[in-house]
Amino acid sequence: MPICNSKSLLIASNLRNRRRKSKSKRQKLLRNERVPLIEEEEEEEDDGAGFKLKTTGTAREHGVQPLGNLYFINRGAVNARNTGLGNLQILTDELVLDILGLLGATHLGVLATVTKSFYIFANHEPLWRNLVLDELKGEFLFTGSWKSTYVAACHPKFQLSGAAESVLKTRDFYSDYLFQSWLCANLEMKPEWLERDNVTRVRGISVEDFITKFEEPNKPVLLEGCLDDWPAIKKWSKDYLTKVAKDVEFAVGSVEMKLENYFSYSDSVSEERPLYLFDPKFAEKVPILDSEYDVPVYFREDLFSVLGNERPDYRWIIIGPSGSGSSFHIDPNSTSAWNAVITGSKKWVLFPPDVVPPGVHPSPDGAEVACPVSIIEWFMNFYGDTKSWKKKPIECICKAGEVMFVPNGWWHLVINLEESIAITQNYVSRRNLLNVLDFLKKPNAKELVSGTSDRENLHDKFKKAIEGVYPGTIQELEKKAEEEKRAEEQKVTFWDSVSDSKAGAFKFSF
Ligand SMILES: O=C(O)CCC(=O)C(=O)O
Repeated sequence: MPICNSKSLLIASNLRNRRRKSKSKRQKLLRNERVPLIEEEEEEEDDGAGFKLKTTGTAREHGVQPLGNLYFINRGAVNARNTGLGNLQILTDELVLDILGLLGATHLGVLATVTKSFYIFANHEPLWRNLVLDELKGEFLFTGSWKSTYVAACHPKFQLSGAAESVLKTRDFYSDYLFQSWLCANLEMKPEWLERDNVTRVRGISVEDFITKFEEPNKPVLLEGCLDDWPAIKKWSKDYLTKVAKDVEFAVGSVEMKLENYFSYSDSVSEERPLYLFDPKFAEKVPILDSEYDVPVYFREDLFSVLGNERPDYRWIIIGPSGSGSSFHIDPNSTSAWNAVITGSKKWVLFPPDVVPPGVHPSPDGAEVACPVSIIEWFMNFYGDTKSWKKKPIECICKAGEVMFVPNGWWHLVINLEESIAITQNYVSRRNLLNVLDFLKKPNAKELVSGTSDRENLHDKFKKAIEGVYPGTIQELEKKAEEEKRAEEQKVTFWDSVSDSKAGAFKFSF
């Protein structure tokens, strides 16, 4: 998950690796000239390259321009990035930022006064976001930028806010990395990224049909009309949640935040990877929320429940502003999932288990995945690749009141198109029990299994509990799987018998 959320099976490799990967793609992009060249002082919303900027976006960060402008528009200009870095200019932008990331706020502030170049690097918002999250955890009130938030909380006498904050603009600083970081934070989703809608939608389908048409063949489906009875659909809003969960803290990335503080952040933020609220204990923390939703009939078989309190995390409330979401991942422990949108809407892109999405690089053991820095960057740099692919991804927009079924093993990416509140649950039914047991038994289960502290023993505990509560079930399923395998092999034998494989042609005998 983005920033892979804790639910993710595939843990994102560290930020630096992800940046590295995305950087090479960013450079490739520039060679292809798909990153827009920006005329100085141009303040239009649509830059002519089909990119539309959010109306609520932040002003172009200190006037940073893409390198292409230096080569094609302001030819002959001197790049203040380099002159201002002195001997450090040979370092990549990521490396400069990584080094600055080792500094505390005071040194960062001092460094910003050294040259224009250091001013821009030392004001890079993600550096200040890390300082806030490291030092203040979730105890902050967002004041419009991460730097002003830090200063307001830690040095209130400084009065760094509004017009006084970071208003210096340079005319001659060129950096693809910093430009793209700003662009990704301020870009609207392009209409062509939202157009494809090829998911199967069903309404009022029976449980038996759901199982035979979607769960058994492991195919995604969008279920309409099955949340109509949820009180949550009528009641849940920012105000309502803030009221019923007044002093409760929810998991937001690596920190815990009260909803009031989270919403004051999410209402005003415009950044590349907005913080996403993703809490697995919401129902225990606020029992009234538990009583206001119900598992849709299709997903009532929940075999992990045999583990009682020892079951891995399985349900989450998800809240985030427009632009937040989950980057490509496969769900934990080989489970399937459903995701119900209560308010807002989500764009989904799903690839079947045998197709790794473009721009995504899982490690050979599947324990880690390197992916672009942000979801919007994936759309900018990789979405177009799928146009020519034979196996197109399944895509759709899931709106309030609708539920997405995510079969096990499918890669998926989700971006909120507006501020959204959702519930998701992961589950094991008979259809994927063997598959989950196989997954839990893998030799690197310690790295792969998630949502529980006792990863290595989960397989044995789960198997034993299933044998206790549903005796004979595992053997029955194994027998059925064996029969299906044999039937599959026989199909091949039949075709072998009627085709002449050497000649590559069919052979019929009458
Ligand atoms: O951001 C979302 O709503 C999607 C969450 C997701 O992909 C997941 O729970 O596996």
